[in-house]
Amino acid sequence: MIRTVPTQPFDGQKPGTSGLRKKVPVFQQPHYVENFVQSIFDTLEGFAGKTLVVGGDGRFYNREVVQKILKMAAAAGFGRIKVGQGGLMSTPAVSAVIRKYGAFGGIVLSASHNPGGPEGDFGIKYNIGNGGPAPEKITDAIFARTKSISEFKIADVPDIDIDQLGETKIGDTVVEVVDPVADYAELMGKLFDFDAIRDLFKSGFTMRFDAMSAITGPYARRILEDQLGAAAGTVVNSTPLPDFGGHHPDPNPVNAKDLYDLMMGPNAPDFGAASDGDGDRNLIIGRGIFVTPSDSLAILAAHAHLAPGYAKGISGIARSMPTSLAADQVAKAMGVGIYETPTGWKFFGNLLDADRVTICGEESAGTGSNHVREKDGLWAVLLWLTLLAKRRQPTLDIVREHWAKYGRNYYSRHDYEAVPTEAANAVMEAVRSQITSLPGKSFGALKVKSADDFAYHDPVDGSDSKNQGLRVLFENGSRIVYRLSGTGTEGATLRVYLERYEADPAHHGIETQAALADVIAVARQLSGIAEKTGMAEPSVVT
Ligand code: VG1
Ligand code: CO
Repeated sequence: MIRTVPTQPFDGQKPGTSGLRKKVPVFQQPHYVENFVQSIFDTLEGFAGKTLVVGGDGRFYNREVVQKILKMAAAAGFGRIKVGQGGLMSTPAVSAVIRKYGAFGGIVLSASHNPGGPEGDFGIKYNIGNGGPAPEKITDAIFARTKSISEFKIADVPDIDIDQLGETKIGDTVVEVVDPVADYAELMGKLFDFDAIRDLFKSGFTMRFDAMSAITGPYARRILEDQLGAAAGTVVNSTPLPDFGGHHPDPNPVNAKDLYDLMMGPNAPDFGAASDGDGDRNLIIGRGIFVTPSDSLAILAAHAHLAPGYAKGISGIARSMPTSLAADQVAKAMGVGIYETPTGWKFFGNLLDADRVTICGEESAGTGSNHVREKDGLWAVLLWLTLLAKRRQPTLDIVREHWAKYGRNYYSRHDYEAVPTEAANAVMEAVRSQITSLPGKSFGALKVKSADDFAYHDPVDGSDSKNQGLRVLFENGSRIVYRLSGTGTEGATLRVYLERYEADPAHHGIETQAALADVIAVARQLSGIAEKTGMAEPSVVT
């Protein structure tokens, strides 16, 4: 019943910041998926008879790939496969299910914040037994295997019914179709005081959650509306669609414009939130205020103890290098450790496993904790609701008070998308070539303190990751970071991260781009980005 199929390697099956991401037509080539999945299995050892968790964000091609994985995992010798009903499961839920059942690992089908549909993007990511993304050691080995693969194994059986809950078998392997929400919702109920949040909604507190036609719809409906008593209709765009209804499921004020406009307008509810394609990111907008993800991380870390799951306090905070230093202020005040890692959640896993940190976050709207090993969109929303339930103040006041206490880190990211690879490399090279000569130089009032090409030494396993972004740090605490995205599928995406620290509350009311004007001007001048890319302005400013 197991068929061995000869195959030939494909170029470029290299996992990026978060798994292998390509256009759907690339994934649709015969054997493309099979080669990558077999390369994952060939790289792993000791999974015979063990459990694999499988789920995706419901984007176009999700169902077809789920069928291939079920048949290949059975052929590879897994004992049990837990697959979300309809092939659906959010990224944080996959992580939760892996951990709860002690699974060997999991496969997440998603290109996360990238658009979906027949011409959109698809992705495959492998997660290890701690529930987190495979570390570089494993993703490098998978990539190496894709270059030499010559056959794959697949069970020759008809498609499995993934819409009915329950168990079926492929040979000796049990395929269990599970409710994708249940285990996750149970975990949230343990971490948070649902009664307190229910009281908040009972008091007339209003909210909108925009699921962007992606995976969090069913999760948000069940938890916010059914369990916590938020009004029906609180969750909008709540049905996962293969093309996300044409939405770009990247939850920032630009892509979630409807939500943003509502929250800034006269009829704004008390609180607004959104998540991304696979449910691991969060956008937080209070009435009249967009909370930057970096500020959100700092505010959540400062308030985590209000939730029962963190009542004992936090052991430390980790943030990705481009994320603002707002969390550092909180860590310092709390007397806990702060860690700066490269971009991507896989770098947080070791720190969480070793309990060096409890809370982690990224400037790209990812926040999470030691409850799973992925960032977690709804978790962040529930922690915000916890602090709103306890403090009973508008979000705007909470954020302003936070700035008054810790200072404000003005922050913005400028993305230059679909740039020709050579032009993007030229920009990076232009900055890199100045790195050693920049310290001591002044640009107006900004004097460079130090500059480097960020490298990370993992304090837990001792591994090193180099070339993780170019940093220019100024004496007044301002920063510029240049980085190439590792999740795009078209040309290159250049990210320029800009930050300025302002301690004085009298200066906390400036519009962000205006507050950063000096830093932005230096970032453009240093890199020659406009000339090299032919783009006078970035594609997206968040
Ligand atoms: C982006 C974000 C990064 C995030 C990654 C995966 O990566 O910047 O912070 O971890 O996406 O998120 P890059 O390499 O494009 O900058 V998700 O929610 O798209 O899996
Ligand atoms: Co995501």
